[in-house]
Amino acid sequence: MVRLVLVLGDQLSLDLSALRKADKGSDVVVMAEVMGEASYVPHHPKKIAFTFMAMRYFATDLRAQGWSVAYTRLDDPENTGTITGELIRRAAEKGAAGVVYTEPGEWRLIDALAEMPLKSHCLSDTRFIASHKEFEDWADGRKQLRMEYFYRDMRRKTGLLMDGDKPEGGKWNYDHDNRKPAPDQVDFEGPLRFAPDEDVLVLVSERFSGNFGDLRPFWFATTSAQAQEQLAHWIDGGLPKFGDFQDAMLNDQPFLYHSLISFYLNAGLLDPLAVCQQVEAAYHAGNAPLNAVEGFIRQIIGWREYVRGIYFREGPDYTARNGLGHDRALPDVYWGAPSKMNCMTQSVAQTKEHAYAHHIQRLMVTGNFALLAGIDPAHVHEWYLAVYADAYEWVEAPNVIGMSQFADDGIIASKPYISSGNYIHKMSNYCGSCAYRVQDKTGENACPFNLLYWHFLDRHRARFKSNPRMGNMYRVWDRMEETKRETILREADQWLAKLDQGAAV
Ligand code: FAD
Ligand code: DLZ
Ligand code: SF4
Repeated sequence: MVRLVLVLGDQLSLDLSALRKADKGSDVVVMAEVMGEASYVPHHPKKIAFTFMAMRYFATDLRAQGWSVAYTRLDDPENTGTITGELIRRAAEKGAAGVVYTEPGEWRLIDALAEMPLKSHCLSDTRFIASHKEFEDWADGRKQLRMEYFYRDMRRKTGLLMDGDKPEGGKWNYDHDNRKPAPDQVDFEGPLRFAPDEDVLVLVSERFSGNFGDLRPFWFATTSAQAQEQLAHWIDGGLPKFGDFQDAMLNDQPFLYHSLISFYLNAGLLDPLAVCQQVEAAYHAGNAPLNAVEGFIRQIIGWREYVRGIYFREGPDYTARNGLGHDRALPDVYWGAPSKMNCMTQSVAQTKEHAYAHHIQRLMVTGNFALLAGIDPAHVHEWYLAVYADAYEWVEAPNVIGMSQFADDGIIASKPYISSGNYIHKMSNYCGSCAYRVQDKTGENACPFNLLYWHFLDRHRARFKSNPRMGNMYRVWDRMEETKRETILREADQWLAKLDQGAAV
C-alpha cells in the first residue's frame, strides 16, 4: 500500500528520518509550495525564493535517486494552500494509507499535522546533535539552564575539540579573545554568489512584492553542493579571523568574517556535525586558531542545539511570553522608515537587502533597541521571524523572546542584553556617521541608546535591582545627581513620544 512521505521546505536532507523510514519502491514523497507557509508572517521575498528554489532542486535530486515525488508548485491550480490540504489531496489521489513525516520546527505545524484526518506517523528530527530526551535529561532538576554547561556535554558527546576527557588547549571557552572591535579593513570578500532560478524569482516577485525586502540580487546557495562550496570558501578565508571580529560591526560591511551558513543549516542543506568536523579539521591542519574554531563550534553544538531544546521544552505558549509587560508598537524604522540612528539604519538596510544580519546586529542593535524602548515582544518576534532567511520558530523564538527581549523571565539569559550607545561605539564605526552624538548623555543630540538605557533600568528597578549582575549599573544610576537623572528620564519620555508619533527619530 502506498504511503506518503512529507518533506517540508526546511527538511531538505537526504538522511531525513522520514526518508530513511520510507520505501523508495512504493512510497510517494510529497513536497508543496503553499500560501499557508509562505504567508503566516510576511516573509522576506529572498526567504521565500530561497525556500522554493531549494525545494525544487531537492525534488529533482530525489527523483534522480529513484524516488517518486508529488510536487506542488505555488501556482498549480489544484493547490489547496496548506501542507495538510496537500497531504489530504495527495492521499486521495494516490490511494495512500497514511503519512510519515519528520517533526516540524514550529508548534503551529506540529499541531496542524497532529490534527489531520489521516493516519500519520511523526518521527524525531535526527539532524540535531541532542534529542529532545537528551535535552530534557540535562535540563530536569537544574535551577538554571546555562548554555555553557550544556555545551560542554555536547563537546564530550561529539568528541569535538577534545583531548581525551579534557578540552583542547585546556579551556572550554575562548570567548575572551573574541571581542575585538571593528577592524579598519576586512580582507575576506564575503559569501559566494550563486545564479538563481529565474522562474522562482518571477513567481515570488508577482506574489510577494508587497513584503519588506529586496528580492534581487539573489545570490544564496540553493543546493547542498553549493552550500558546501560556501562553507569551504568561508573556512578558507573567513574562519581564521571569525573569532577575533565576531562581535564587530562596520558601515556597509554586512558580512565581515561570518560564515553565512545559517540558512543552509536550517533548511537541511548542511549537516551541523559535519560542518563542525570540517572546521575542527582546519584547526588541526594549522589553518585556523583555536579561539575562532572553538567560538564557531560553540555557536553550533552549543547555542543552536540549546535554543532548540528550550523551544521544545517550553511549549507553544513560549512566543506569547511578555515577562516585562512591554507593549509599544513596533516602530516603522524596523520596516525601513528613515531614522537618524545610523546603527539602526545600517542594520535594517542590510536586512532588507540580504535577509541577513549577523548576531551582534540582531542582539545589540535591533534587539537592544526594542528591549530598551519597551516594544511588545510578540511584535519583535514576528519581525525577526519574517525578515531573516534563517528564521524558523525553533531557533528564532528563543533568541528573540528569551535571549534578546528577556520576555521569558530569564530562562535563557541571566540578565537582559542591554547597552547604552557606548557598546555600539566600541564595537563599530556606526557612531562616527550618526546624526546623534554617542558621547552626549542628554540634550538634543544625545544618543537615544544612552537615554533609553537608564529609562529601562529605572522603570524595571523592582525586577532587576537584586540581580547580582546588574548591581553595578544601579549603583552608577543611584550615584548620579538627581537633576541629571530627572533630565535623562524626561528626555527619554519625550524621545519615546516622538517615536510613537511616527517622527523620523
Ligand atoms: P555565524 O556568526 O557565522 O555563526 C555560525 C553559526 O552558528 C550560524 O550559522 C548558526 O547556525 C549558529 N549560531 C550562532 N549563534 C546562534 C544562536 N544564538 N542560536 C542559534 N544558532 C546560532 N539564528 C538562526 O539561525 N535563525 C534565526 O531566526 C535567528 N534569530 C536570531 C534572533 C536574534 C534576536 C538573535 C540575537 C540571534 C538570532 N539567531 C538566529 C542567531 C544568529 O544571529 C544567527 O544564527 C547568525 O547571525 C547567522 O549568521 P551566520 O551563519 O553568518 O553565523
Ligand atoms: C519558510 C517556508 C516557506 C516560505 N514556504 C514553504 C512552503 O511553501 N512549503 C514548505 O513545505 N515549507 C515552506 N517553508 C518552511 C516551513 O514554513 C517550515 O517547514 C515550518 O515553518 C517548520 O519549521
Ligand atoms: Fe547608534 Fe547612538 Fe551610535 Fe547613533 S550614536 S550609531 S544611535 S549608538
